[in-house]
Amino acid sequence: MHFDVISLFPEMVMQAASYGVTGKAIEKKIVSLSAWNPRDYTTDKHRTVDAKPYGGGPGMVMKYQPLADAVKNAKSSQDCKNKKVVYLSPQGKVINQHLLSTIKHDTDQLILIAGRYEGVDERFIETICDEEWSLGDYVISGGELGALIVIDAVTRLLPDVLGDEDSAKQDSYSDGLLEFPHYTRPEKLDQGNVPEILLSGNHAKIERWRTKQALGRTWKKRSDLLEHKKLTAIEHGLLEEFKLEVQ
Ligand code: 9D3
Repeated sequence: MHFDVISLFPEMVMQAASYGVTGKAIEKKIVSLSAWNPRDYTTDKHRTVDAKPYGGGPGMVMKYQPLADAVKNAKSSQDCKNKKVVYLSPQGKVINQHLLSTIKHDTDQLILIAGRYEGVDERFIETICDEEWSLGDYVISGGELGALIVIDAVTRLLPDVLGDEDSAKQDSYSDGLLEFPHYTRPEKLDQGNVPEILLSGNHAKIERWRTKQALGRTWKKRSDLLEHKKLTAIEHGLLEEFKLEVQ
């Protein structure tokens, strides 16, 4: 998978992606990442990337041509069949795990447009972008963090990025439930003790307890996640048990 980010702050993107899981995936050449600065594709003396909006009003708008030329160069840098250009914007479709997981199947070059100022010239969106994605209904200052979120979330889904253990975990818990609670040493704190069952060594009982906790916390904290989820008879029973224990 190759990612390109079109951004006025290319160093911010390259820096942030160099850490942790994404950094390792780049080192291991499972993914590659390039950042392209529209300012490098300007032709005027002042290297102008933005201008005042026609019709007046506050703020500035990113000009079509530097963005279009940055995308053109990003596209021609890779010999890929399935390219997708995504504009990160407050007007986009709100991203979720399912949408991001489709990318891993249908795209081999993902070009992410990170805007700044009030946005980009509408003709760029209409003629060059395939999709428009939002992070949710709140306002941030530009698309770079959105691009980084997409890169991180998609990279985690690719083969050989996570260790065996984390991959297995991802498989069993990408089932739309919150995670069960985790504990580590020490066994006893003034703030509370580790639940007895986790110390029992009885793996079947531990598994059952964890599933019950996962269902219970999802019900308590994110009941919306259960609305469209079909529970098995066993899961339903575990959730009823949890509710009776009124935690
Ligand atoms: C006052 C009108 N604002 C639109 C809601 C202007 C405006 C605010 C912030 C225009 C652009 C931006 C920059 N935002 C992003 O680039 C952005 C974003 C966001 O603000 N919210 C959720 N997802 C995203 S993805 C990119």
